[in-house]
Amino acid sequence: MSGLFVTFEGPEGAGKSTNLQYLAERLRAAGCDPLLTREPGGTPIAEQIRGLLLANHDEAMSDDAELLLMFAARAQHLDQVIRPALAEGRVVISDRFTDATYAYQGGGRGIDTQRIAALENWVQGALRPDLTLLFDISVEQGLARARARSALDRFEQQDRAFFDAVRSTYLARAAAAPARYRVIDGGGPLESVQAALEPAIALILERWHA
Ligand code: Z5A
Repeated sequence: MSGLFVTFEGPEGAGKSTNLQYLAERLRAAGCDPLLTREPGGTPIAEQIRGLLLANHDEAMSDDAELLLMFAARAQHLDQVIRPALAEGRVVISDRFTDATYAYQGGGRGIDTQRIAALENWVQGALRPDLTLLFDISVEQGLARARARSALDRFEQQDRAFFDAVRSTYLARAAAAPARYRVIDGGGPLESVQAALEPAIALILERWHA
């Protein structure tokens, strides 16, 4: 693979989507045309799976069904979008990827990490993000932003312990592999968040030119 795979991660309302658009504009201004995508989703089939995952249902979804649907969507996304774009040498930026599975299904739902790792290896082979921007924000602030924006989806209705576990899992993963992650404080004003992105923008452009 000759492209660059960048992922945006973080709890609800941390500013991933907002800053992904900003980063893309900055890359385009420098002559780089990134492919922007998201998970769960990114292809018509994977977006249908996303609909199932985020909707509120009368029937409870089992934790294993949720985990397997995440990886089913990911397998489709990798096959149809991510791998072909990387093979063309493109910068691919995904709003969430497998770190979210470790954080939400592992930390939040309590699924054993080894089971997630087995699915990761099966579906992705050796493919891992080259760079992950982790937008960190307190649970209260993130949920307040999510509530102010729209009706809460199935994940956003979980309890406080769930969101604490999501956040701490993300931070632990970043601490364990600092070469891949850049942790960005998503709780401040937008201008300061964008200023904190400058080193990552420079790094992406440097690797893209290489
Ligand atoms: N999920 C999972 O469980 N397992 C997996 O493997 C994967 C996903 C891949 C997908 O939701 C859900 O799927 C997600 C995890 C789960 N759980 N939930 N919910 P999503 O990724 O589509 O949605 P989200 O995480 O909830 O994203 P979000 O709430 O849209 O957050 P965001 O993208 O980080 O934030 P934003 O949209 O950029 O900003 C939120 C609001 O805050 C918006 O009104 C902004 O204008 C505002 N904002 C942003 N930055 C600022 C600053 N700095 N100051 C003030 N206001 C701001």
